Amino acid sequence: MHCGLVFILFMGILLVVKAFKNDKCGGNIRISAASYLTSPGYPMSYPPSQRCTWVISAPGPHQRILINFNPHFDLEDRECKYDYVEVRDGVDESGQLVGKYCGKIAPSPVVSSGNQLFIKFVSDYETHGAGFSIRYEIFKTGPECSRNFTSNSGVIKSPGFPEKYPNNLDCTFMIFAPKMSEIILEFESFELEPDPTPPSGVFCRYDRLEIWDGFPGVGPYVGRYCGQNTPGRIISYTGILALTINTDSAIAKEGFSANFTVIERTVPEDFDCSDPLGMESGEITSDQIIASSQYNPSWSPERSRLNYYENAWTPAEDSNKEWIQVLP
Ligand SMILES: *[C@@H]1O[C@H](CO)[C@@H](O)[C@H](O)[C@H]1NC(C)=O
Ligand SMILES: *[C@@H]1O[C@H](CO)[C@@H](O)[C@H](O)[C@H]1NC(C)=O
Ligand SMILES: [Ca+2]
Repeated sequence: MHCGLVFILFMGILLVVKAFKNDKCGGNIRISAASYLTSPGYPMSYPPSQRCTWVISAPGPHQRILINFNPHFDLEDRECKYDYVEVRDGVDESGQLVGKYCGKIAPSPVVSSGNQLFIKFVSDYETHGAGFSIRYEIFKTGPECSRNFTSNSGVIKSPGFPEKYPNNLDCTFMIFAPKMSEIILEFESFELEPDPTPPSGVFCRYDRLEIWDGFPGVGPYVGRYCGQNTPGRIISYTGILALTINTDSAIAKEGFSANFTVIERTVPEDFDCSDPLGMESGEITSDQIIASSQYNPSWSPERSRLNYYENAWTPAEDSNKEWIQVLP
C-alpha cells in the first residue's frame, strides 16, 4: 500500500476517534474548559435501552455551571415517558429537578445553583432519535464588569462597547450622588438582543437592561429594556441610580453607552431643616396663624403654637372641614 494512503487512513481513524471522544454513556466531568457531552451516537441515532448519568462539577466551591443544548435536539416525543434527558440541580437523583426533556425542541440554557449538575439520559427498547449535545462551561458572573460611580458626571458603557457584549453577563452599575441631588442619565446608543415574540406578561427574556431609582431590586423600578427600545433620558430623585445588564448564552449586539450628570439641588447655605420655624419661639406672629373658626377667644388659633402653656386651638364646630393655616 502507498504510504501516503496509509497516512490518510490513519488520520481518518484518529478523526473518528476524536469525534466520538465525548460519546460515552455517562461519566464524571470536572470542568477545566468549556466542552461538550452528547447522547451516545450523536448526531446519529442513539442506541436503545440506554441509561447514562453524568455529573458535571466546577472546580471552585462557589462556581456555577452553565449548560446549553444544541438546537439539533431529537428524542422520542411521547410525554417523555420512554426516552428523555433529565437535568437536576445537584450531584445525584436527589437533586432538585430542573427539567425532563424530549421531543424536537432544545431546552433553554440551565445555570446550576451550586457547583454540580446531574444529567440523566434514558432510552427504551424502541423508537429513537438523533439525541442531544450539551455544551457545559463555568458560569461567569460579573464582579469584574460591575462598577460604582461617585463622580459628578461620567459615561457608562456595556462591556466591550461598541463591540458586541459578551454572553452570560451579569453586571451592575451604580451611581452614588450627594444627598438631595438629581442624577440625569441619557442614553446615546442602545441595542440589545430583541425579544420580538414574548409570551404575555414576560418581555426581554434573552438580554436585558434593568434600571432602578435606588438599589437594584429594591428601589423604585424604572424599567426593563432590550432590542432598540432605548430608555432615553432617566432622572433619579433618590441620589442613587442602578443599572443591571444580563445577557444569555447566544446572540449579542453592541450594547449601550449612556452619560450621566449629577445636579446638586441649591438650598440656602445656612438652611438646616432641623431649625425651628418659629411656631414655638414666637417668630411667627399671632396674626400669621389663622383658622376657619375658634370656639371662643380662649381657644384661639395662636394656641396651636408648639408647647403652648395652656389649652390649644379648638374650632367652633366639631367637623372635619375646619382648618388652620400658617401664613408666610
Ligand atoms: C458598589 O457599591 C455597593 C454598595 O455599597 C457594593 O455592595 C458593591 O460591592 C460595589 N460594587 C463595586 C463593583 O465596587
Ligand atoms: C449625553 O447624551 C445626550 C444624548 O445623546 C447628548 O445630547 C448629550 O450631549 C450628552 N452629554 C454629554 C455631556 O456628553
Ligand atoms: Ca443574547
